[in-house]
Amino acid sequence: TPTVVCVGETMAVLLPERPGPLEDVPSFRHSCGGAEANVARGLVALGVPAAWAGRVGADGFGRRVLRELAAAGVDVRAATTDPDRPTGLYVKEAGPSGSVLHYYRDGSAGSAIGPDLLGDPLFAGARLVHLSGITAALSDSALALTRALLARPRDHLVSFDLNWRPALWRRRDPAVLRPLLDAADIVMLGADEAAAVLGTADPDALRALLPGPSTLVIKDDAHQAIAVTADGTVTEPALNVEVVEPVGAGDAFAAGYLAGTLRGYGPRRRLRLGHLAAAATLVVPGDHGPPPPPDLVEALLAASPD
Ligand code: KDG
Repeated sequence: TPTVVCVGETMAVLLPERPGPLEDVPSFRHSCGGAEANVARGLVALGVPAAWAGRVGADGFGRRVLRELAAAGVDVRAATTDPDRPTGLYVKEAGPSGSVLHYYRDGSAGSAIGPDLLGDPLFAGARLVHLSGITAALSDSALALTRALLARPRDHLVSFDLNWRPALWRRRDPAVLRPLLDAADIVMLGADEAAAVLGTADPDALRALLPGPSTLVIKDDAHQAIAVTADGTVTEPALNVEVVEPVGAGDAFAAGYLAGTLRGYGPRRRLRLGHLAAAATLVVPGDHGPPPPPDLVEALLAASPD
C-alpha cells in the first residue's frame, strides 16, 4: 500500500517552446501537471511510496496523464476514467513577469471526482492523504470529497496545501477554505495566499485563525519557510538558486516537507528537505525537477542541527 495518497485533478499541460504571448508561440511541449500529482511525483522521487487518485477522460490526454505518472513510479490504480467528460488542460504562458496558467478544465473529468472515491481500498492503508485548496473549487462533488477526507474520526493524517488559484473561485465563495484548512493536520500556505484568503500572513494571527492543525507551514515573501507547531516556531531560509520557472516549486516543497515528516525528521530538517526539493524544480522550465541523488540530499541535510 502506498504511504501517501494525493487526491486532486491532474491535467494535460502545454508548455510553450519559448516565452511570449500565446498567439506568437510556434509550438508547445506536451506534459502533465496538477498540484497533487506533482506532490505524488515528488514524494516518489524522495523514496516515499505515493499514489494519485482522481479522474481522467477517456482520451489521449487522460492516457498520457496515467502513463506519465505511472512511469514516474506513482501508483495510479485508484485513478478512474470518465467515459463522458474530457481530461482538463492547462496552457502555460511565459512572460517577463512570470507565468500565467490558462485553464481549460470546466466540466472536466477531474472536476467530477466525488465522495464515491473513498470506497477505494487504497485509503484504508494510507498514513497520509494530501489535499489542496484547488479541489474545493472544482465542483460541489469535489468539495464534498474534500470534506469527507477531512471528517473525523479518521485513520490517516491529512496535509492540505492552500494553493490559492483565484481564477478557479469565480463561482464559489472562498470562505469555505478556512474550515477545510482548520480540519487538516498539516497546513501549508504562502504568506501572500494567506493574506488573500485569510486576511493575514502573520504567523500568530494565522495560528489563532487555524487552531486545529498540529503544524502550519508558512512560506513567506522573504523566501523562507516558517513551521508553527505546539513546540514553537522554526524558520529556515530557502536555497539561493537561479529561478528558471517557479510553477510546481510549491508542490515540490510540500513533497520534501512531507517526506521529512514521514522520515521522522525534526521541524528544521523537514523545512530543509522542502527547500531542497523546491530548488530542484525552480531550476527547470517544467513543473517537476528530480531532486539531487539521495546521498547528496543526505549530505546537504547533515549540515542541519535536527
Ligand atoms: O502548483 C502547480 C499547479 O498550479 C499546476 O500544476 C496546475 O494544479 C494546477 C492548478 O490547478 O493550478
